[in-house]
Amino acid sequence: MTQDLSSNNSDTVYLKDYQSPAYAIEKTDLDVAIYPGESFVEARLQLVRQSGLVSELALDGEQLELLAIEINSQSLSKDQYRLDDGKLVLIEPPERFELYTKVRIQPEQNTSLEGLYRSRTIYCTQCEAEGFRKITYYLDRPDVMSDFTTRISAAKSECPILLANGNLVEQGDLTDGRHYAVWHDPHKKPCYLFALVAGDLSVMEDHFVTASGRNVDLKIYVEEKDLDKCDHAMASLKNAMRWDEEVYGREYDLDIFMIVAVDDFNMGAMENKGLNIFNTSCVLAKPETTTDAGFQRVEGVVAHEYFHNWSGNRVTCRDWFQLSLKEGFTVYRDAEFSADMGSPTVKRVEDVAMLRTHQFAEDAGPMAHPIRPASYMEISNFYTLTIYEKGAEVVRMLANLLGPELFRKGTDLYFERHDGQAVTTEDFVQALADVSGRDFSVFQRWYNQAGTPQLEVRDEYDENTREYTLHITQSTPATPECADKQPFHIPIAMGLLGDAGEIALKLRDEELEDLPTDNTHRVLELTEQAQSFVFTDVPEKPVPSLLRGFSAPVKLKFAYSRDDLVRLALRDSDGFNRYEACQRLALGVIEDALAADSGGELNNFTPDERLLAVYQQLLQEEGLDRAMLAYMLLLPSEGFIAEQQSVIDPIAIHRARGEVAGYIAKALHKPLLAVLENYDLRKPYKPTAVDIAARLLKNTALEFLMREPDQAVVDLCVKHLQQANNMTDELASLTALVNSRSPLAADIAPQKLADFYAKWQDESLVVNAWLALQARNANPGGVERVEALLAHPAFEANNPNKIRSVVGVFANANPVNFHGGTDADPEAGYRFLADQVIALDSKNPQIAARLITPLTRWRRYDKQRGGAMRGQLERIKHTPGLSSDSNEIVSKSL
Ligand code: B3K
Ligand code: ZN
Repeated sequence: MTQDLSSNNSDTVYLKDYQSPAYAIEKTDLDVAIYPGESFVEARLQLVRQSGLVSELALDGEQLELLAIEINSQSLSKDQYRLDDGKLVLIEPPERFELYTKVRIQPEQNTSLEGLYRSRTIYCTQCEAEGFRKITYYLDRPDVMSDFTTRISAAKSECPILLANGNLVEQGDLTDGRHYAVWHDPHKKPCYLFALVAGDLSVMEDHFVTASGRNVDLKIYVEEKDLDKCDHAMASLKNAMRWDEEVYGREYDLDIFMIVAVDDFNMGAMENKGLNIFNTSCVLAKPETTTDAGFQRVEGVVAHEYFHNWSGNRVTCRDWFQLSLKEGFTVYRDAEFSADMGSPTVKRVEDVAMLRTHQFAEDAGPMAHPIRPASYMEISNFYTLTIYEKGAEVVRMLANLLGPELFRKGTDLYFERHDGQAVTTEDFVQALADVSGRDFSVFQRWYNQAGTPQLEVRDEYDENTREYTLHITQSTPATPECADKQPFHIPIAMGLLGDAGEIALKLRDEELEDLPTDNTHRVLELTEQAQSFVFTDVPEKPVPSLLRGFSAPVKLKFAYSRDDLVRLALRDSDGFNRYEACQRLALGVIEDALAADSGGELNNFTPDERLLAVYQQLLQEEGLDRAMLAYMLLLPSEGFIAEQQSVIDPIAIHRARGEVAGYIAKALHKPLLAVLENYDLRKPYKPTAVDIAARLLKNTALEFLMREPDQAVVDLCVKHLQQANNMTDELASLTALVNSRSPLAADIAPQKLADFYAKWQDESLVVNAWLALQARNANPGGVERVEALLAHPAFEANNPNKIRSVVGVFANANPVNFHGGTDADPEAGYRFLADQVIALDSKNPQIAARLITPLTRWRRYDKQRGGAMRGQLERIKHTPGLSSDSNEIVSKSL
């Protein structure tokens, strides 16, 4: 039973309505002339009809001023075309023709950051998904692939650098101090991969020799002041190029690969063919200004965009419903790359924590959609955690079901079969089915059904027969597109832990000779609503280690006792499940605190000491990865805890988690302090997995200790702040100081914040972190603090990074303040967010629409809170001229 809530809305686009394009555009010749305040775009398109007679052909175009139009060099009369609401309609176009148009656009006025716009001094483009239509009239859809030539001209003094996709074929001077460059891209591509850049940029150059011996010039273009922050991006790029050759057999296919960094960018980066454009936050890195997380983000995003050259560019999407074809696959690829560059288990833990906190929330909310949606109103709203992260989980499951060799065969076949084509997610799965002979018909449901499946597992042990049975059922809650879900194909990686360790596994139907070499690990495949798996010769009742490595994006219910969890936390051979056991144990203890909370007082609450005992043992365990130790000690985030509750009380969650953390800090004072004291503050910074882990552990210990610090701890924190030789330690110390509830810290925090700003005010990305850490501050007075930040000279009202750092962080990562917990006016946080959305909506609808997310979750809260959140959604909805972006989010969540 399938329903679409918005099926009456004519603005909705449906997958079922897909039709292949009536015309192909064989060649696209662009001439972009940039002048102060206005630019002129002349386009010559070679169009060829693909099917029978076409009486009208509609080209997309938005915010364009049409100055001239010709077909085959003849100007068109008024009865040969018309301009219709965002379209240029050609009446009875010939079978094969050249369309010439000249339009005027205003990049300087373009605050949507889509199409051609100006970021500080740099002209740049962002065309995915539908931004090319803001540059010229075109068939702006990914299944129209064309051969692009781009001529750019501009004043030489303002824009000495002129870049576009492909290879530079010509350049020269013009009159009046202007110059030009012509670029040709030999690979056909959809227009969403078009890019051009013009501005005063400095370049860091290097080169890469491909596996087949070709030389590729690598160039990273940045503002001159940032040239010292490109080394890490360049190293990451080269690592990614090599990795894609080795792991996927994919070589780069042009002689030049360029990255340009701009400050004003709606997301992280964009994979335009041969000319990636990046948010500065995802390219620039140096130890003094960039945290470990920042270094890792640069590595991950540089790789992600590079990997798109094959998964996205060479093989692209037929339509935007297929977005996860390129995004899910590419996120999977970049995650595996990062895992190989650092620690696989740590990377997995980080990704799963994010998925379970944020994607699961999306999947349970009003915007829930399958990774291949059936409809949308505004495609920009579908660049979601579901498409990206759940999409990657689905590819991961396929990869694990096939195993590395078959999966590689399958991706080879996919790339070979579809090179130069625009395809669907079915084509991807089909290639994997073809090489393996596997039946993925049930698996396909992951693409078409939204929602997070829940597994309920029950076990049974029979001492007489020595049989151990797992009874597994699955169910998936209703989501807007579908109420009755069919069962998913769910791989459950598992093992059994006995008293003395892992137990050798044999399923009842398995022949001895079929047993895998690693006999303590199995992948059970659940394809029906309920199934049972019987293990034989099991010597004792074991503790099952289920969903190892988080083998499927599901919620798992099993009645683990706390003693079971202790066993798993200390002894499971699967690193992820050791972490998972700690999280379950900690969550249980925090939920005990929640249950003991009556009106803000925790009566007679003493945390289960087994949690402490586990932490103590972990702190002493030889050889345990320091990052894993840090994550195992870290209590589940407030957002994650909230996800587990039927009705969310963010204030009580904050209190309960804080209580447990304070208790741990006290009880483990000595070993935590030892972690801090053993840390070498002078060690030169390196972003290696081992060093990152050491910093993570030290800063986790610091955060605990600063909950209720004595003067000695505060002094130590200040020492770390002052002597840090890298931004990770500097920022962590400042954060611990600012977040501490102790008066000892509160007395000095304002001065330290001011000092930090004075020191870093010229480093925009550091200023973002400074804004974010204050927006995240959970101490009372959050709304006033963020209001003050908006008025601070460091804030830039049109810059997405600044908006995210203040408004986004406050609404998403400071639940206790956002939900009014410490404020006299309990609705102030919601009103603040709605005000910001309304102010931004007409300028940058994509960013405005994204900010709304926390309010859309209103159904998860009690009547009063939920009602107040809903009230603000109504207010946004009634804003005159509300964008279609914001309108989609608001109307679907009310
Ligand atoms: N493909 C781009 C995202 C474009 C978002 C458009 N609103 C970046 C990426 O996923 O690599
Ligand atoms: Zn991507």
